[in-house]
Amino acid sequence: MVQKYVYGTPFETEAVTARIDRAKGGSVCGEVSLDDGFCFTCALEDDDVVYGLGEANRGINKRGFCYVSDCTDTPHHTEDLQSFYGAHNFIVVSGSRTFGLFVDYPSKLTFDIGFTRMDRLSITCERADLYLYVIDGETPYDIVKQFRRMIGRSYIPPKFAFGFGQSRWGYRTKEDFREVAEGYRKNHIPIDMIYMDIDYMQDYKDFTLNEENFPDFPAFVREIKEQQIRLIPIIDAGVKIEDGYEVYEEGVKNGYFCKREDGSDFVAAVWPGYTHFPDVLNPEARQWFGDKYKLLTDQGIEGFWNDMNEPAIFYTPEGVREAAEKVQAFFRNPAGEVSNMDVDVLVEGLANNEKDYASFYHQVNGQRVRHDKVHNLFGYNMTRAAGEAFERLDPEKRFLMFSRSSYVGMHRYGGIWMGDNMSWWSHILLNLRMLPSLNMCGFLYTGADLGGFNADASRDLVLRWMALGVFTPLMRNHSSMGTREQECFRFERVEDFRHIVEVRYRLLPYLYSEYMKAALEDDMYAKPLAFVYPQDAHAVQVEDQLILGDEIMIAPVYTQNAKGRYVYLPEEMMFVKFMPDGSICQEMLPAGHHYVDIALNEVPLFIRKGKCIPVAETAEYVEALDTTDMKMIGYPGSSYTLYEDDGIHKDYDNPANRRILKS
Ligand code: MIG
Repeated sequence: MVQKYVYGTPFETEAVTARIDRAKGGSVCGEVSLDDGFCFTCALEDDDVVYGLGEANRGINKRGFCYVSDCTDTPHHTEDLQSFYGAHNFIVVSGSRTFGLFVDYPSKLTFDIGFTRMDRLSITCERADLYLYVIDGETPYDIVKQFRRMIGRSYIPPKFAFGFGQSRWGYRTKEDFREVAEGYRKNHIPIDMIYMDIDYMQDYKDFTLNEENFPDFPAFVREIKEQQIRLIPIIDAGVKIEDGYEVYEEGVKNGYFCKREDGSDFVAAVWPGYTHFPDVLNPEARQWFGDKYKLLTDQGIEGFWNDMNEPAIFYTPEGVREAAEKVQAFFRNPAGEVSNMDVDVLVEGLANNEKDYASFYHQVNGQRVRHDKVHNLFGYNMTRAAGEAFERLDPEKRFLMFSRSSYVGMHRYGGIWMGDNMSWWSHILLNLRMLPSLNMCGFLYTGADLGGFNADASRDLVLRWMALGVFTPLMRNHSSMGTREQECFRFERVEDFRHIVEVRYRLLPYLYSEYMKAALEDDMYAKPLAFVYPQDAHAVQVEDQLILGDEIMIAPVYTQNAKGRYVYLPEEMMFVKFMPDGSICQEMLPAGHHYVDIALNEVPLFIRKGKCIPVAETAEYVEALDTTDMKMIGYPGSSYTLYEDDGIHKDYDNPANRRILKS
């Protein structure tokens, strides 16, 4: 049961696709005050648990912190960080009263979840122009499913996107890409994708190729594809200002860029130097920008990742001018001494500055809308631009697409990756905890930069992180330039890496099947234990294990030098280990707490009581997987319904896609 409340004049974000009538009364489950912007408050009992918020910091249980929905390019994911790249304003309060809240508001919004006062939840924002949806249900899981039905079917990538991908900021020439392809193929480590970061472009111009390095790009795409590897280029939000650059000139001519108050095109510096932002909130401009992806699909490209779409700003001419004036004033002051702090404040203030976000405009259905009022919708609509264009290009074909910034609604057009994490052990755990929260908000195709983006990765960290990555729909190793190279083949004893990636491919028919069922049934792929074992008082406290699909539980190792870990089993389960020699160990474990040994080169999982899963022979790429005669592991006498399709088209509802396998 969903109640919709309207405050002021909300902006239509199109996050919700279901038709929901305005509530004729009923209660909002708390108090709403409109005295100073919008403020929702309600009491939290000691044992209440709060779920949701998608891409956010801290635990699966969000209690005890203050989170701010404000899409930000943020490279330091420390414990005190309040805003990430996405804005996912859905929470579920579970306890004495159980209800869900979705605040459809596209600007900065604060969720104080028992932080300022431990017994209080408050949601506040500056302007009372929003939709508040209140969802009643028996359990948090039930409320999540209702929410997911409201917001429409999650994005479904092509099957190759479930293979392993290698990425690194700094691959520049054909030779760089060939070296990676060869590093994997020669070492027989399975791989399906190599990502192209910004250096493939000519001067960071979207939809262009570096002329010197890629004179005949289609031939190069073919060359790599002959090795069964797809190239996945990045697209950045800002369009370089440069005479003669087609995208720039068309955008200017047609008024498709975001404008300043005086009507001139807004200028922001990002990688290409000065750029304009495509006005993706304007349907006409969105269509135009989306159609540009065809420049690359025509050359054989089948997938993309959208970056810098918060949108990130390094600085603006106005910002630099203001900073320069401050510096001059500073030096004019005879008493002034240059302190580090002052300099930091000046420089810090240039990037992603609120003033800049309040100084440009979108054109939405004849209305001019100031950017800061709809800030959280930019990445969403950039990705929507691509998604809608793919639909026009070939309505039957699936394209790979994921984005850095997002808002609820974007989950229909693409996935997300979790941004610039660090090669830190704590970020393995953060990766795990974001998965179910993101699933609650519709984002199923997701994963983190395995091995960590910034900082140098150790061999054991990459192995442990990849062993979690085996289970994330997006399994990509990515790192920043300037850090230690962390492709699997760079480390000693490559066979350990090969084994872990091989396990991903052996499990892929199962993982894909569970992903597809979750997407098609508005369900979750990765769930907190408490969603599956609501009667189990301990399950709700488990923050480092997840249920994946219907059959398995995962419990990765995320501490350095550990040779195993403690794990909690809400019921009897089959403990399964994929051993480096290719064999599979199975051991029945009773419900309760256990310590299990897990070596660096082993992949563990647990099969729930009475269930079984299929395991294929490994393959070096997705298309080579043989699913005709898979081994069933788990409980004898059980059965599993496998979903399988061609992975290319959209014939999802064909009954032939489902077949029953018996163990
Ligand atoms: O300012 O394209 O999160 O994955 O490698 C950095 C370079 C821009 C940020 C992305 C990261 C990517 C990097 N980008």
